[in-house]
Amino acid sequence: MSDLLKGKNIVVMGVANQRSIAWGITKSLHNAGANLIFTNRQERSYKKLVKLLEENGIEAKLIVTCDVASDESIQSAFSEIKDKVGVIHGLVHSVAFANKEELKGEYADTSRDGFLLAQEISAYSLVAVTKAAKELMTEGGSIVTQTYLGAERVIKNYNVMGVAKASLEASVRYLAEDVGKYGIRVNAVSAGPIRTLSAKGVSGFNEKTSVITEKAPLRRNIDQDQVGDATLFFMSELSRGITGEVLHVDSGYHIIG
Ligand code: NDP
Ligand code: N5H
Repeated sequence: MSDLLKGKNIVVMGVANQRSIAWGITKSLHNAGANLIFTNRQERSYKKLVKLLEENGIEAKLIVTCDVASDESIQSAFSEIKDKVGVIHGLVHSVAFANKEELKGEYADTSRDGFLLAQEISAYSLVAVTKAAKELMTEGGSIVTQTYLGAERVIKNYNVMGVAKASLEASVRYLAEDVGKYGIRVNAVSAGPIRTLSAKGVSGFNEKTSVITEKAPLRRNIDQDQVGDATLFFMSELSRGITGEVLHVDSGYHIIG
């Protein structure tokens, strides 16, 4: 337990279950003394979250519904946060979606609707929530999103999601410029493969983790807690000079040719 985030109000979006990256982040932020506000889309995630919080002795300041596909839902979530919490200091965006059928085969087969859906949920959502959150970040703040190496390189099966993550990473840079003048920083963590609900059942996940143990400098896969601690760094004053950055938490895999 440290006091790095004592008294800071931080919104965490994207806990679906105990395997979620956002849950690893929750534990790190809680251990650093943050007050946490959560948003979920599905009722199922809400129930899992309530149970996890109880089991871990973590008290949420607030839990609100937010479907990032809807401007009304985003607006009502952040207006409830404003009414019940007031000022916020951080936002964790850990949300993505693409049609499963488009996460295999050829990228060239991506449908118009599938392309737009991946962009909307996985990239535009950061723009929309940054706009809503910045109104509540009157004391400055930090926004952190989650990305993957498939934004930078062609990685088999990642396809439409790779293009959405490229858009997300570019958004991190443009948003960082916009909100820097208000003392708000925007960064991304690029995590190595982690077995989560989203990763479940997608083609070729297992081979991605075995390549890491073979080729990454550290010869091991990463976990949610390591992403949690990197996100804690971005949330805290330790990273006060950093914005618009993409930090790889991937056992060094991205440096290998
Ligand atoms: P999870 O399945 O645990 O989390 C995905 C979350 O996205 C869920 O909580 C889901 O909420 C949420 N979500 C999907 N659509 C919407 C929507 N319309 N509105 C609001 N929330 C939505 O998987 P991960 O923890 O793996 O994923 C979190 C982030 O990490 C994603 O951005 C992913 O791309 C990224 N990432 C994951 C890696 C991995 O290997 N797992 C590697 C690198 C990056 P609900 O369940 O309520 O629908
Ligand atoms: C190269 C790979 C493996 C292949 C690609 C995987 C891409 C996964 C990302 C998206 C977010 C997965 C996704 O949208 C799954 C949905 O179609 C179906 N799942 C669901 O609806 C569940 C129930 C809910 C909770 O999921 C969501 N998202 O709402 C990449 C991997 C090595 C790394 C990886 C898994 C990256 C990543 O971005 O998640």
